[in-house]
Amino acid sequence: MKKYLRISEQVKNALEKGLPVVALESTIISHGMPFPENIATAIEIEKIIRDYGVVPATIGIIDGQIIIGMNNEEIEFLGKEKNIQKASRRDLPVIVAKKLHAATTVAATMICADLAGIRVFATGGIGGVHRGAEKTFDVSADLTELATTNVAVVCAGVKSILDITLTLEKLETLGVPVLGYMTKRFPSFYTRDSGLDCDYEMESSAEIAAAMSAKWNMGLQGGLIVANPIPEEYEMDNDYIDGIIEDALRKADELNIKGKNITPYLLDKIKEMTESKSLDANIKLVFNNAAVGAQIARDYSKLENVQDA
Ligand code: PSU
Ligand code: MN
Repeated sequence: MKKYLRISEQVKNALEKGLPVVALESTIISHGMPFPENIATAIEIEKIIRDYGVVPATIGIIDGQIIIGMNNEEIEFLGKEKNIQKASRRDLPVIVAKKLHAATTVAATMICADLAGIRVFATGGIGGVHRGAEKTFDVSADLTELATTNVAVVCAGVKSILDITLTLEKLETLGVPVLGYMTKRFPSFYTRDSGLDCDYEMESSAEIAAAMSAKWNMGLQGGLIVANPIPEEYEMDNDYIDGIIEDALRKADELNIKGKNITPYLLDKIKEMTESKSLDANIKLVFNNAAVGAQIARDYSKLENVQDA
């Protein structure tokens, strides 16, 4: 599989020296946010990570080549072009074979990060168990990826477009620790509290790095979720956003939107109905996750290097 990867010089150099790297996904660029905010956000996220002395590695696929550490031109391409596929685990082989362009989901980004040896990944929200999954069977491949691939994913929880209770149950079954970053409450993306608990409250990035180390040194396969709530000043009103999400779900149902198109459709609809307030919140929480991801990557690389010595 390594032959399908192109790792940027900067990322390669950092990995060889054991310096901290944070992986970033591209579905958020191509399908999660509108142009041009998508590109500006993706570039700013990288800057935030660099400000911590950490190397960002945005991951995506151009002409069937998996790129670990896209440059700004490549990020712009994925943010502007119309014919960008959304690649999860099942899509990777075909996209590579057909030499297509694709943005990677959380699942696909985890796979690529793992292949490159990157252990920390920051994003906005992960996929999960959709509402009505007992009928549609719509459960994101992100969850099964978290069960098997050794990457810690920093996110702001999951949106209530999903069934949050079932998502957490599924993660428990799959053996994925859900760690609240300085909170016990599991966040729901636009708001800080879903009404449900994380498995554990973690007091610092160093404590999270220690849990990553312990998990993988014990040979326990799979990822960890670091749930980092949106900063208080950017949080949306719970009843307001819940009402909008209900309306958007009804619209999607009327239009019979399904499968991989449902999340992008809902994000766009929610943005329209909130007059972009949801997008502002989305951008702010991703910045916050980038900062926490960078600190975890720093602590994790310190820990690993000490253990090696
Ligand atoms: N949640 C968001 N924004 C996103 C996604 C989720 O707030 O862009 C994307 C992520 O890439 C995630 C994917 O991995 O949607 C999940 O898609 P699906 O449910 O089709 O697996
Ligand atoms: Mn799905």
